[in-house]
Amino acid sequence: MHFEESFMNFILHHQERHDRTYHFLILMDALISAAKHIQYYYLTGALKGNLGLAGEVNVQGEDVMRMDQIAHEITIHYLRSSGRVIHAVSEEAEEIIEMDTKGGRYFVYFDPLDGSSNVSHGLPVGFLFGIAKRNLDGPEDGHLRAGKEYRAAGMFVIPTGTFTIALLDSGAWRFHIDETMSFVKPLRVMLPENSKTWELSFNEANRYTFSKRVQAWIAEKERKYAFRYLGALAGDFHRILSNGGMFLYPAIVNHPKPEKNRPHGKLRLMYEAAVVAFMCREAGGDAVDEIGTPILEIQPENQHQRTALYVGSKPLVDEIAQILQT
Ligand code: AHM
Ligand code: MG
Repeated sequence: MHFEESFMNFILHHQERHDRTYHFLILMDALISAAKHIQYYYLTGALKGNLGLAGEVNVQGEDVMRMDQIAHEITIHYLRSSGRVIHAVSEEAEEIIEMDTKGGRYFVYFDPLDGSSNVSHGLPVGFLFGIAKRNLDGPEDGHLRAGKEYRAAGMFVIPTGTFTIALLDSGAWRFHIDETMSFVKPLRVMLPENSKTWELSFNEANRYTFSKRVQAWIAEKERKYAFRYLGALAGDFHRILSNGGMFLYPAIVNHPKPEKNRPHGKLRLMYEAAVVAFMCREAGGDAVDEIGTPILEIQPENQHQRTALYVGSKPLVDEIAQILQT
């Protein structure tokens, strides 16, 4: 018989090797439990009629809750019971969520179900999270942390069953869900240097709304790289981590209806862009915003602030950063 190493075994050894406390393990256990719960709910959701829109009724005659709200509540439950979280920030809650303000050690930023346009089709969505640590020695500190202060960041692709996590200075690692619902088989993820497999991932319907220089850059690349777009950041970024290339969600500045412009982009800094930027850095890549500032350097002023995002293989990110900075 053949057995694969589980994520829990991997992370226990990681903590032991680095002489770390058990607190992070308890937090990880909470996140894994939440992901499995969401995974199960999502997998069975289509049959039970739970992937519909709020306001609909499922096969049991109950009102359907929005799937992203369910995922939010599941995650809050597990994070709160871990007793290790001081404050959480969720895409699904306007305010910060206070948890264990005395004993909590970590800030957790998460989007429990990203890629909502895929939900009613049962297609892949993501559960993204970033973790920063409370300043244990100094005065009480705030939750608005730049990505460079994250200790770990990760994403589950649901219901595909893959989990990728990056640990500060220890690389990005991918796991697959097995028949016992354990995430197993650690695989170090590094962006490939050979550009043969590189891809560009962006919403092509928006192409002519990007700035002229971004449009020109895309036009220059289009014969060289395949375009791929699922519409859920975790799935799209998963491909980029394996194949290399770049995921981009640029600022929308040339929309024919100016009120539809999004000069700050669409994605959220703290629980979308910084999460993938952190993972990308640990996999040898990089990420910048619309003016070429590294995503991990941006100091958030608001937990829900948006940013444009260019994330992927370093040579491509360096190239676009140079264009954006001028
Ligand atoms: P959501 O948080 O409303 O689900 O939106 C975030 C998603 C990302 O996962 C994805 O990369 C992008 O928004 C897709 O947006 P669009 O439909 O404009 O291409
Ligand atoms: Mg989202």
